[in-house]
Formats: sequence, structure tokens, C-alpha cells
Amino acid sequence: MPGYRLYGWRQTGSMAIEAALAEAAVPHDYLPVSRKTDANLRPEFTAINPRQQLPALVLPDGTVVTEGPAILSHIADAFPQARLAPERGSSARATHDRWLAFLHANVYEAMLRESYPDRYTTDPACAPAVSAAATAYVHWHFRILEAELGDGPFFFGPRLSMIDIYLWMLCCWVDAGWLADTCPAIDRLRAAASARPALAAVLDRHFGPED
Ligand SMILES: N[C@@H](CCC(=O)N[C@@H](CS)C(=O)NCC(=O)O)C(=O)O
Repeated sequence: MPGYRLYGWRQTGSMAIEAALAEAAVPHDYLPVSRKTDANLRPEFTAINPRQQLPALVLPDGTVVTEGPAILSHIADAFPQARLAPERGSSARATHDRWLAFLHANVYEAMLRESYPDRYTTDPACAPAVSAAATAYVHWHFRILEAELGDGPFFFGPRLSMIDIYLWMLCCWVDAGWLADTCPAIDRLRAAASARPALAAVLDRHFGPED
């Protein structure tokens, strides 16, 4: 019987999904879709995700799930023993889902504007300004989240959740010096997540030396 299939690539949003699957010890096949050769634009992958973006998780019954938070929510609910999200219907779960959506809608999306500004303007001369504004927007949202964090090291204290995994990934895409200086609680969360063996291995696959 086929199992889970994750389509991903180095230094993309598949990093959080790999991390969640590793933390929950979910067996899966990893199918690399090269961003170097734009394999995500090929018909085979477009048939899986018409947005031509990574990640995409195919469930054992063939259901395709895209969009990071939807994939993370599915993993949390399908593997509750891993306790990577509070119980469905609880206030804690509403808080969890709130901040996951916040990170996805505001921060991840702004990071795309930062990296691909030409997609967000019809005037190529404006691209640098679009990118600079996106950086400021990312920083603003990091500061909002910084104010929400308690004693940590994770969002819900000692217990890792999907918010931490997603935020940990996003931390890889901001300036490390800015993060340490401006958002010490988020930086502490990042370090605590990176110290977990499962996440350290994923971090190395994404940001370590290429094979
Ligand atoms: N909203 C999507 C965004 C995914 C996304 O932007 N993925 C990037 C890699 S980090 C990608 O595949 N980009 C290829 C492209 O847009 O051409 C999600 O949350 O999964």
C-alpha cells in the first residue's frame, strides 16, 4: 500500500513538513523536485500542484495537500501521539492555528515578495523597492510575534508544536544578526528547535553542504 509522499527541495517550504514528519516519526517517500532546473514547472508536478510550488504532500489515499499550515495540521491530527498541536476544538488549538495562519499569510508571503519582487510589480524598476518594503513587513510581523512569546523556549513553553516548527523554518530566511538583536525570544526558540536531533538533521539537509 502506498504511503505518504512529500514533494520538496532544499531551502524551500518543504523544510517544515520534513521536520514535522521527522518529529512524528511518519514513514514517507521524499520526492525531490529540483528548483535548479525548474522541475516544479513541468506538467508532471503541475498535475499535483497547479500552483507549481513546493511543498506538496500526497496522503496514502492519494489526496493532495498543499499550503504549509494545512499540511502541518493534517500531520498533527493524523498522528496525535506526537502531540505537535493542541487538541482540536480547544482554545489552545485556536491560538495555535491563529499564529500558524499569521506566519503563513503575513510572513511567508512577504518573504516571497522579498525574494521574487518582480512578480509583484509590472514595473521592473520598482522591484528593489517592493523587496525592501517586504523586508520591513517581515520584521514588523516578527516583532509582533516576539511580544507574544512567554518564557519559552517554545510557543507553548516546553512542548514543541507546529508553530515552532514553522517559525524555526522562517528564521532561516531572516538575517541572523537582526534576529538575535531584535527578537531574542524567537532566536531562543530557533536555537532550541535546532538542538532537537530530528530538526538538526533536517536543517543540515537544507542548509548544510550540498551532496
Ligand atoms: N503558499 C505556499 C507557498 C509555497 C511556495 O512559495 N513555495 C516556493 C518554495 S519556498 C516555491 O515552490 N516556489 C516556486 C515558484 O513559485 O515558482 C505554501 O504555503 O506552501
